[in-house]
Amino acid sequence: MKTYEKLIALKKERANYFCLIDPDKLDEIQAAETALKCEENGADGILVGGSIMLKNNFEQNLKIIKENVKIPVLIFPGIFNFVSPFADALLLLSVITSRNPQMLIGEQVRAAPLIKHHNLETIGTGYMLIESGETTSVHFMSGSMPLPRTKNDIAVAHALAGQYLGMKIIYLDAGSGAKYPVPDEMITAIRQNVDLPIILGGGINTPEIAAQKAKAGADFIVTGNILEKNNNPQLIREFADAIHSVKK
Ligand code: 1GP
Repeated sequence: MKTYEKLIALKKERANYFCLIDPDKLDEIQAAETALKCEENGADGILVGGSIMLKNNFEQNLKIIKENVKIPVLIFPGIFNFVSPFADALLLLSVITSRNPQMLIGEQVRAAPLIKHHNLETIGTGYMLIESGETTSVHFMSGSMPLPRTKNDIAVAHALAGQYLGMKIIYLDAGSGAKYPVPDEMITAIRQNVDLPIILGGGINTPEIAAQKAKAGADFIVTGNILEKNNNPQLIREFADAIHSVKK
């Protein structure tokens, strides 16, 4: 079964939990241990990626993560030198809220021959960057103005455009460490208008907020930053339980 089909099956039952691991911040042993801890405490998938690569350890970390867990391991590329065969699939992002052609199609063209070479499953992802109260890494690095957080109609139009362009998932992101996560009203407005699965991330700091975003209509909730600050299995379990309590 393709990884995308597994995700679709997961989202039919309940909301799901993804842990984001930034390979730049961990060595191989820590990456493997963190991924295992996430799996053992209820995570439904691991995203691997970051907005910059300072250390040359992406591939080694991805490989060891993949060897240690059974849940899907997805590449979440901040930049497209994040292509590797050691993943179940790659979220092939196009930053559909951007007007920077490099983020809309340029990076993807660079990555495509390598994706083909590795015969890597891709999941076309309409990535929407939402204003979050301050400049985030992805805002700066992508040279893309975030979508204003009160403009639900514009957000819906972007998500619909992603759907009509054939994207398979919408990723709503306030950016890592965001001061304010994506507003509930915006998630619900997109949920009511678009059939695609919704991944939601950026500034999700408590299990309560995670559950709230799932209730608003997100199918997959991502946490990254909070687990880097507080790498506690109990907290992972609390996130997983809160998110899984939101049934479809
Ligand atoms: C960032 O959505 C992810 O792209 C996760 O954000 O690190 O704030 O959890 P956090």
